[in-house]
Amino acid sequence: MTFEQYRQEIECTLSPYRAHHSVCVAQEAVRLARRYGADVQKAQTAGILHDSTKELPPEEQLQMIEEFGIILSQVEKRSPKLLHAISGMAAAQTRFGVSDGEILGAIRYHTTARAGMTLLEKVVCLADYISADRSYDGVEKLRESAYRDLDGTLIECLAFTIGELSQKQSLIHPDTVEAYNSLILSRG
Ligand code: DGI
Ligand code: FE
Ligand code: FE
Repeated sequence: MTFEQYRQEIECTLSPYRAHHSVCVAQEAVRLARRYGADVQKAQTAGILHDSTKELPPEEQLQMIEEFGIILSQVEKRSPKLLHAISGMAAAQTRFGVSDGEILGAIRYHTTARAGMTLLEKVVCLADYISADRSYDGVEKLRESAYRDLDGTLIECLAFTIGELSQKQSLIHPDTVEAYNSLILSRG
């Protein structure tokens, strides 16, 4: 499928708000990929498809994940917001015909991130934080630093998410903590 076909499909299945977000993340991922030398086309595909299952009921997502053969951890079972990244990867493969492991990884880890992320995974994760449709406090500064310091900006984003989750006493996925630690360790 071409990008235009993905986009049309996303616009038919997601709410206008989330379809717009998906297009914005694809655009931001393309820009970041150009800046850092990641595969531009893979970034665009992962960006447009990253939230494709976000509006499906959790039960439907759980079924897709099971059919895909993925066993969920305790934390994943208890964090409905994390399901769409995993079911999104399954949908990318089964519904959109994506077979590229790098694209599938970028979708799977776009929410939690993980230790030792590939460049493409970093690009898509960060694009989701700073896409043009985002308007939270501090996003302007992150947009600017994202093009100077990829890892440093990801650390800031993950620190923000970990802070918010712990503030609410929500579960924090170990991949998120490990992503944060691994980026700090690699920074030296
Ligand atoms: O799908 P989006 O809204 O575009 O963004 P996303 O996929 O980054 O999801 C963000 C939501 O996921 C946000 O409400 C915080 C939550 N989240 C991110 N990391 C974790 C998490 N929730 C839990 N419980 N644990 C995490 O590690
Ligand atoms: Fe998401
Ligand atoms: Fe998103």
